[in-house]
Order: sequence, then C-alpha cells, then structure tokens
Amino acid sequence: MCGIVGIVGKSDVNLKLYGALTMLQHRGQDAAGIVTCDKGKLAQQKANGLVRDVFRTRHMQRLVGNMGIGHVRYPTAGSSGPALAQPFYVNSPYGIALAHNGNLTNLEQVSEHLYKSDLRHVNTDSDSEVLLNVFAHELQSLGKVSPSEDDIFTAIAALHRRVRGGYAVVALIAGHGVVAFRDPHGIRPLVFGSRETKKKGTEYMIASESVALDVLGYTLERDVAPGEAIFIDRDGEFHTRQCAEHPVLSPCIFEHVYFARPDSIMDGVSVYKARLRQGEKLADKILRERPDHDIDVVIPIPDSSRVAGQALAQRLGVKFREGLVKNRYIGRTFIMPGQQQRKKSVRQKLNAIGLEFQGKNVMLVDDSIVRGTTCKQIIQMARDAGAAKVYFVSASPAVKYPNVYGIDMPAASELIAHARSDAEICREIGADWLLYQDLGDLLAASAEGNPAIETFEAGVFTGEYVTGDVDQAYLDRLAAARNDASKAAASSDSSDGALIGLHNDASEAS
Ligand code: PIN
Repeated sequence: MCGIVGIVGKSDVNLKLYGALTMLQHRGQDAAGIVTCDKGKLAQQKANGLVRDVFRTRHMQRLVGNMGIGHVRYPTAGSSGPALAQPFYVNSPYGIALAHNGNLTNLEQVSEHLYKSDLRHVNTDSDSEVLLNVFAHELQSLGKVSPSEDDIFTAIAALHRRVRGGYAVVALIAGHGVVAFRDPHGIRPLVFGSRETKKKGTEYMIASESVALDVLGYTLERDVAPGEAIFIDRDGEFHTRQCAEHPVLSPCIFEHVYFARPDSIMDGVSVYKARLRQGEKLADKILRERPDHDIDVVIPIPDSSRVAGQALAQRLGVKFREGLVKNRYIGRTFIMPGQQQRKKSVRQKLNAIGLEFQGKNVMLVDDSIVRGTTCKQIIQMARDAGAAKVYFVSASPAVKYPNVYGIDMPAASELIAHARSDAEICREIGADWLLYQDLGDLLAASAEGNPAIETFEAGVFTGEYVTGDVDQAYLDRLAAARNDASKAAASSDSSDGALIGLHNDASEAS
C-alpha cells in the first residue's frame, strides 16, 4: 500500500506534488520521491523517510517543470531501503519515470521474460521496476520517435496482458505527458480531478485518494475505471481509453476497513460513511446475539476504529468514551519489522484513562485483528486499568489469509485467526467475549455507498483471490519473503552502499 500522485499543471508542480504526498503520507512512511519534467529533462529526489524529511529547499528548487509524479512507499513483501524508493526511471524509450501502488502476482514469470526475451535488466525485486520495464519495452517495440496517445494505450493494453495482480500506476514520459492506469480489477484505488486556472486552462491531478485533490483545490472528477488508462499530454489535453479485455471492478475492501483516510471517497464510496455503517451492522449483530448485553461503555482503539465505534455505541444506546489516548508522535506499530519492537511500542503508543475503565464492562473496538499481539496487550491494559469485563469487537471479519495485492499482511502462519476458531482466538487474546463483523455485513457497509460495485477483493477473509492465479506455491514464496527474519535481512541488505549508489546515479536525471 503506497500512495501515488501525478500532475500536469500550468506552472511548476513541485509544491503541489509535495502537498499531495503529505496528504497521502498515511499510505506509506518508508520512503518518498518526486520526479518532474521541464523542457524534456527529468529531475528527481527520492530517499527513505517521511515526505517532510526527504525534500529540502534545495531539492524543491531543482524539481522544476509543469508535470511530475510522486510516491510514498510502504514496504511490501519483505523489503525496505533506499534502492526501493520510487519513482523508478528508465532512459529508453523517451525517458520514463514510474511509480506504483500494489503487487504483481506473476512477478517472477514477468521478470524472467523481461530478462530472457526483452533483454532488460531489472536491478531490484521491486514490481514497480518490472512494471516500468514492461511498459518501456511495449512502447519501444512500436518503434516511434515520438509516441502518440494511441501508442501509449497500445503499450498499456499489452502490459495488462502480461502482468497479473493489483496495480495503480502513474508514469511520466519525458517531454510528452503523464500516464495513469489501474489494473483490470481496479483492486488498488486511483482517482483524478481537475482545476481551472485563471488564464491558462485546466490542470489535472491523479492520486491514490481524493483527499489529495481536496486539499490542493482540485475537484474530484471520478475514479480511474478498472483497466482504464488516462494520458494527459504536456499541453494539458486529456485522453482516455479502456485498455483491458475484461475489466471487472473489485476494489480492495481493506482500504475501507482501515487503510484509507476516512475523508476519502473511493470508487464512489465515502470511507467515513462505510465505517459508520460497519459500526451500525456490528451493533445489530450484538443485539441479535446478546439482546441482554451488559456493555457499559464502548471504547475505540484509536484512530481507525473511532468512526465505527461511535456508530456502534450510538445504535446500542451505550456510552462512547475515548478511554485510550494515542501518542501521535510514535509511528504505526503495524509496519515495524520484528515482533519484539512491535510489542514494546504498544505501551509507548497507547495510554488508558483509568476512570473510563474502572469497574466497567468495556467493549473495545478495533478495525481488524491481524496478528493479535496488539489487541492482546490492549485487553491487558484495560484489565490493568480496572475494567470488570473486557469485550472485543472487530469491525472486519477474521483475517485468515495473506494479502497478495499490496497490503503488507503477514504470512498465514502469523495470523492469529489462521486455523483457529473464534473461541480459541478469544482465549488467546484474553477477552471475555470476541465478536467479528460478518463478511456480508462488511461488504454491504461499503456497497451501500455505491450499489454499482458488485464484488470486492476480500481475499484476506476468504482465501479467494480475484485474479484467479494465486496458488499454494505462490503463497509459500510470499510467506518466505514476509516472515519477520527475512524482513529484517532485506532491510539491512537493501541499505547496502553499492546498490544505493548505482541506483541513485543511474536514475538521478538531473
Ligand atoms: C490502525 C490499524 N489497525 C489496527 C491495523 C493489530 C491489528 N491492527 C490492524 C489494528 S491505524 S493486532 O490505521 O494505524 O490507526 O491486534 O492484530 O496485533
């Protein structure tokens, strides 16, 4: 889960890209990067760290030009490090920079083909670099000195035929324009909007989430459709084409569970309203299962479950209290490598307000239970704070399977719900009662916002993956890449000096 943005403007876009990346920071804190284009030359800055740390005044002064793309990175499939910061760059044809959010499920096959048949070297195990080279190869094979929009769309159609998985992409073709496309299932989100300048005409912005458009003064036009590609040329002309053979919208439900910002509209669904409905449906389930429940207070685990928690409490007619306070200066524990570090940081991150717990039957709400380590500690915190009983409710169903489309979930063996019953999980986390959202209710909570969405990608709950190509061998390889030990090794490997040097020099275009 990364964040991407692309802008074709009427004046320098560096500050707008910076602003947009700041709005997308929740989608990835590992690395950030921007590439802009001025008079056919590309300028780049990318590094590990938060947006505010990666870009200094001297970088911004170098990032000139009316079009550009940007990226914030969240490490997936067990890797982190400066060599993996995006956008990636390839000089032939035309000079192309590309940034992407998602994960390819046939990466190995495509990489091998790139090497053996297309004679292209891919220097990292990043699927963004693979996507870039497939796109570059398909464009190059058309043999044009200057690509038309037809050529660009032809290359994207060929790319869709070669790769599988979830991908939302922005690419900058030096001197030509910005391209954006979404995989044929529309698994990862992508929207675009426009803004009228006083004298010079329309500017366009493409972004992972609509919040980036809102804050930069762009009006949301719509989502990029599954399989659709858009090309905004250097003059600001807008072109679009459906490039996939069988597009079916199946957006990732986990964006609505916790990943997206609540103020975003995704595939026509208000993430905030979807979370409110999740809470209401949970309340209905509680009332069905325990009409005489003895819940005194509903306490959300901040921040993501606050919206569902509020709606749940309201429908139950029970008090809602902020009994846990988050230290906002500590990063997300969920993304830190290594179990030890994760355990320690829960205590640093959350503190209980004792009076809200003392002698009460407390219902804690979280968006999901993944490994179960955090919720176990929070339940213990609630007991230490004096709660009489601790009930735990998850706004999503039990997470039993890994995610293969770009959400950094652990391997199946590390998921507390994998091969465990609800009663076993309840015992394991130390709750007096554990309740999960039903899958039908979770999907309905989102679909009610846009009845045109027929299916969602919900593989972490069902083990069924919409691209139809995920087999056990693939899951085994993913598990090996995602266990904590290999994650730690990958992050120290990729900060190796030689590799970084090569990457920065090769892709630093000006
Ligand atoms: C919360 C994200 N959310 C919190 C991620 C932890 C499960 N965890 C999934 C709950 S936020 S565990 O968006 O960062 O605010 O209990 O399974 O260890």
